[in-house]
Amino acid sequence: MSEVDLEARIPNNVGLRDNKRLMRALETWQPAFLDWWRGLGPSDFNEDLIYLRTAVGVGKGGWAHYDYVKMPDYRWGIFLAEPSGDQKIHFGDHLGEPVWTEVPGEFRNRLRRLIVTQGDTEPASVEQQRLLGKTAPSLYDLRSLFQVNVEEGRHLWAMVYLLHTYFGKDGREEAEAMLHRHSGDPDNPRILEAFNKPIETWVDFFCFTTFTDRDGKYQLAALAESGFDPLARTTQFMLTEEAYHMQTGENGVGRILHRSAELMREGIDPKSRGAIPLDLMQRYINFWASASMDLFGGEDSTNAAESFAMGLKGRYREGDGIYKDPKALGAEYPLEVPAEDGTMTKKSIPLRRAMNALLLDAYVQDCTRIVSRWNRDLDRLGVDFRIRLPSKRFNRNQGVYAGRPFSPDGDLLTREEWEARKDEWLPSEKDRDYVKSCMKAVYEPGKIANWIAPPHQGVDGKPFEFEYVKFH
Ligand code: BYC
Ligand code: FE
Ligand code: FE
Repeated sequence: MSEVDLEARIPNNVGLRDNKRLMRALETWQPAFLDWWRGLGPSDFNEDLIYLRTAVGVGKGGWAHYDYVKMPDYRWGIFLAEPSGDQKIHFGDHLGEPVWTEVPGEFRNRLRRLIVTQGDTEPASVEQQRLLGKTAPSLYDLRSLFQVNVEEGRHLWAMVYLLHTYFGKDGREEAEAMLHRHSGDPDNPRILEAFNKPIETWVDFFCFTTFTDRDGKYQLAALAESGFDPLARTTQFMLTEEAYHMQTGENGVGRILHRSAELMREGIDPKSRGAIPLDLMQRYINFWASASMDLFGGEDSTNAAESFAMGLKGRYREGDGIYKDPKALGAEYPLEVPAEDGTMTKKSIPLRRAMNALLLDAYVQDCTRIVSRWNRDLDRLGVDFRIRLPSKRFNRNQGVYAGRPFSPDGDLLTREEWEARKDEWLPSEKDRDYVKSCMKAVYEPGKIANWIAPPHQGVDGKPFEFEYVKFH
């Protein structure tokens, strides 16, 4: 592919045309990306026309460009948000120094690791979701899935841009490796645990986009504070797309709950109509919320302390000046941890080591808000059931609560109690089989599956009945 072609195919505001080195790196990487997309993306739908939004610029409305496209022809662009503020590092040991526009040598490894970890999640999620198109509840939802998929693809491009531009040969190798690790591959899995879990059904998908994409929001927001300016500005722009992913999740779960509650209001058991019982939804929510909390890493983390000290990863909204001390020194974070004897003990850790815990707290607050919105709708429909966000201690595999048996309310249990009750709290094989049995594709414009309510509005001002996908 000639350089001119590539420049035209990749909308960007990073001066791609004049950056010969980046252009050369992308000439090798782009075909490998397309091979990966055709092999491990939503490959059954590569020839269909999807009504998609493409980011073509960072200005107002620059990312709201809609048209029918075949997914392999999607124009994955490279964008940095406009520089903002005074261009000074605003937290950590380098407080007040000018932001970095090149990688500071002594932080190179840690920075590369953060970028690779972030980048790895993006194609992972596309792999996890690759078969969902076969069972979409409506054309509207099918389009949403593909919108999320192509944008996660673009998020991979964003991290690859940083690796190619700022990390030389090992950056190029890391970029390639992100196409070689695969979700759930026993020999070469994705880096973070949640990205190796299967997303088998649309119930998983909507829970994932609610809870796991929301981890994405908080991690990106923390990186958007970075003293490494290209990372800060890339992740700022990614956040504009993330909002749609989380909305897809929140609305999707909300529409499932709504449908079941409507049936219950008429005295009908949701299961008798192939809809999803509310207690079953709660178990899926417990599963994906706890898996997503693990993505924050350990509550007590020297990695997180170093990333903060170095000015690479800040607190949520650090730049808004909402924290007392931008150096986070001389303060403590209280933790309650399980002791061997089955009691809980209080412990205090230096604030810098609690950066993951603080970010998780902000996330939990946000999730709590989403859950109460779902519950307001259940209340309006006159149904008594309420969804609950599980405790931070429940079903954890990372951090201070990892591997210990806690109830969704956060009570420490014995192993026997956990074994006896875990099927009340997490989806069982039977639950999963039932949900799978409900998933049947509905591809007729304006029609929708029986287990989910239609959305309140369509996309880009179009009605729900719009032909969001045209099959070839
Ligand atoms: N799974 O010090 P610790 C998104 C490892 S989602 C497996 O406690 P740290 C998206 C850790 O690597 C956002 N391993 O935690 C959403 C470390 O290993 P080493 C993705 C884990 O390092 C939906 C050891 O345990 N972005 O964008 O401070 C669709 C001790 O770690 C896990 C980022 O994650 C885990 N869950 O924090 C598409 C941002 N947790 O070093 C996309 C970049 C921890 O001992 N990543 N470990 O070998 C980070 O900031 C950090 O790597 C983490 C972990 C917050 C993930
Ligand atoms: Fe993403
Ligand atoms: Fe996302």
